[in-house]
Amino acid sequence: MSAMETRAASPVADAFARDGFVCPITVMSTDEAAEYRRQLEAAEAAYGADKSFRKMLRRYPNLVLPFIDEITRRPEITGAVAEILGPDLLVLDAPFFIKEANTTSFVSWHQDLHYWGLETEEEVTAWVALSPATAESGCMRFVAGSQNRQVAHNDTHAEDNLLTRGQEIAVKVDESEATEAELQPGQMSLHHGRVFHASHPNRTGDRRIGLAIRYIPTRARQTEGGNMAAMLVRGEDRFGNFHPCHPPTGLMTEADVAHWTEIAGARNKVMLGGKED
Ligand SMILES: O=C(O)CCC(=O)C(=O)O
Repeated sequence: MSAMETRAASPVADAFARDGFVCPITVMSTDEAAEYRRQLEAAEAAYGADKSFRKMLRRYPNLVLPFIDEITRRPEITGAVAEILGPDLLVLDAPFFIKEANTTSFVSWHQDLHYWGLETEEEVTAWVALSPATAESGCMRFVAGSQNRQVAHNDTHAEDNLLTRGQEIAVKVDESEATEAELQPGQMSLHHGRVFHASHPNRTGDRRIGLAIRYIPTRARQTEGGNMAAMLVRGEDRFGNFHPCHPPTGLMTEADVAHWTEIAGARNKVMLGGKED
């Protein structure tokens, strides 16, 4: 029995163990969420013309943008995750999933852990909304209880799919079983790395902005792709199974961008089989 199963002694952990997701959980005020969104959009205005900056939003933005590192350490978020994974937490990645207003971008049904090369299933994603995530704007949809199965996936490389390989579950998902995980800015959902999830396009006039923070306990181990890097954000690391990442020293500093290049390159090898995204 895994630690994730034995720790189910809180409402959050109980719901997570039963359904594979929990939502909505309020983790900051709407004003704080609006301030993080302002900082994101200021960074996009300053650096967005650069293709590598756009990649940084999709992989480890917490290494180069201090306000993202700050979000990943917020006690309202890490405290809820700790109820499931225990007190010592690493962030493995923290990609943004942004759907622009009235666009066709979508996310196909998938299980996260399929491609990550982790030995463990002890992984929790905290998906933090910085704008409204509603059925109309393409919020995440989950199939409760599906985390107990592991199914095959196909790489579709579909153009509008926000996933790196357009990966899609190879079995038919019954759409009527899906729960819409609607969130207001400042709320989050937590989801298990094996729960079936997907999202429709954004049919509203505002951007749908979510930060998907991937938490693992420090005892987790990588079995594929060598020793990955991860950021300690809560407690202590008594295992040293992942190379420690350094918190950013400023906004997009030269040293932090070099650190990002090294770490993101190693992770791309695992996620994309060495190909660039
Ligand atoms: O943002 C979305 O719609 C999908 C996010 C997702 O697949 C994930 O966080 O694992």
